[in-house]
Amino acid sequence: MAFSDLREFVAHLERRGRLRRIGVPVSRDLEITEIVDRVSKTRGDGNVALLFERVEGFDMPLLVNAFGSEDRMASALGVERLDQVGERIARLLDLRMPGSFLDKLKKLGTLLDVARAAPRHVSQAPCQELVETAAPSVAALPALRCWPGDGGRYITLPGVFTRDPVTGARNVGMYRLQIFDDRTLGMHWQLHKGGAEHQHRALIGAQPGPVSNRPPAVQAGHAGPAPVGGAEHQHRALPATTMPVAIALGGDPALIYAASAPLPPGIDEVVFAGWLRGAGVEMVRCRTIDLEVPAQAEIVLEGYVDPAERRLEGPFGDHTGYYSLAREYPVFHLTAVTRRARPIYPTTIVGRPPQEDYWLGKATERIFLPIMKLMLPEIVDVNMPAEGIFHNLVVVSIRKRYPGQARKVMTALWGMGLMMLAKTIVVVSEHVDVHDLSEVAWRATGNIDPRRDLVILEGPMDDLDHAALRHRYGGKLGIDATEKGPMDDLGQPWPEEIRMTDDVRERVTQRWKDYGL
Ligand SMILES: Cc1cc2nc3c(=O)[nH]c(=O)nc-3n(C[C@H](O)[C@H](O)[C@H](O)COP(=O)(O)O)c2cc1C
Ligand SMILES: [Mn+2]
Repeated sequence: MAFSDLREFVAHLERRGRLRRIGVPVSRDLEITEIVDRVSKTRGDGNVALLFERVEGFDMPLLVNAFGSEDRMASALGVERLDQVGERIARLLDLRMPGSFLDKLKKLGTLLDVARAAPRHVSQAPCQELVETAAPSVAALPALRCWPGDGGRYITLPGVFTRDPVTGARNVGMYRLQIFDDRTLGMHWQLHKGGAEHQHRALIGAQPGPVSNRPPAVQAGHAGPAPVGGAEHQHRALPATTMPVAIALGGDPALIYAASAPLPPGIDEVVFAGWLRGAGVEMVRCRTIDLEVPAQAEIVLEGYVDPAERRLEGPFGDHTGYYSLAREYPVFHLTAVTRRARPIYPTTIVGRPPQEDYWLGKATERIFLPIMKLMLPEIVDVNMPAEGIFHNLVVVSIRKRYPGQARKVMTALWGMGLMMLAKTIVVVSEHVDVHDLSEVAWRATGNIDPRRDLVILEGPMDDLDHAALRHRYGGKLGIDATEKGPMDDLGQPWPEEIRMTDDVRERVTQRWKDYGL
């Protein structure tokens, strides 16, 4: 089942007993964090989405932890299990394979899926029920102060919409925003991400010199067709080099997820979300900038980033479990707030894992597994455990056939999109359950000789890695924990793993009651 907006998802979770409403007044400063931290770390039925109906000082309800479990994450994407989305991707990738007429007919359905995924353009939108352009302000949003050492209040679950100033291609990323004042926010898009790439292109396009013969579209603030609407909706004259940026809060849950997905550059998150939900996302033109936003969003912040401007952002209690340091990041200037008359404010808390973002990452792991397998057919399974906060630890199992294959897989992964940021990659043999961390620890220590099986090299590191040699650059560790054999030039025979014979296991199972155990 696909949801058309956030409130349909809220209603769905509530019907299934997966959401609680909190009716007592609660402070947005730290108190909500402590509640959510406890709930999101609860195993089983106690881990529910929370709708805070009375955030002190606000009349906007606040939704948090909506994606914070496997079943809620799956239902956000309209499936029972996250692997079902991966299976759909695998079918799509399989299209070019030969097959019978009947096979192809079935595959046609998959192709049609793609046609249905295209965004639809609308002119009337719930996210523009109210339009504030005269004195836009984020003061009405119950943005949280998450942790005691935070540098301020943050918007934590946004979809940040930008356009490539050269090609016009759209990107949507989930990048937190620090509220500096009512119309100035810190834009924490990290250097490796799509928004930062667009900013870079806007910056070089704006500079004189060899690149100055770029098409006029580099003047992002003025690019594209004129906006719809009356005089009050006209573009404000943005500085010529600025890039328009729109921030959507809410919208259908598949689109919220898509903002967090590391899609290859050039793949539009809005089309991807449409494919996930089986129906194109409705998009509407912004009122003060030349961008489109999801019509079903709860709240939209329109504005711009001057690609040359920087300001100290942070510290922020981050998903590493540590505060990320205050550093220079771009600045978002607000030109309009558009919203529903009675919006829900969606947010999330990050901190020491596991928390809600673990499940957004788990969806990515499951959805992208078939793509990894397409590039590296020896891959059997992948696990990015909560303890590894995505980029610190990747466990991958492979079918090993030739010497050096584990190293080949590690280096290939380090060259694949945002996998470049992975700090530790552990490679195990195909029969190892990568999701069983106890088994992984057993194999990864028992099956290695550190002199032979560790790979250490240097490369790009996640912005948030606090232990790297220096910011954004550091060492990486590969552990080849596959079973070794003659092909590995082992200096001694590899022993056999202990296993009981099948007949004895069967007999004991049959007789289990007789033992009185
Ligand atoms: C809750 C949450 C918060 C995130 N915050 C940030 C952030 O502040 N900055 C950032 O660069 N990436 C952040 N990410 C990761 C990006 O959303 C992710 O890398 C995504 O691929 C970015 O989109 P892009 O690949 O189009 O750049 C966050 C992810 C989640 C789930
Ligand atoms: Mn992207």
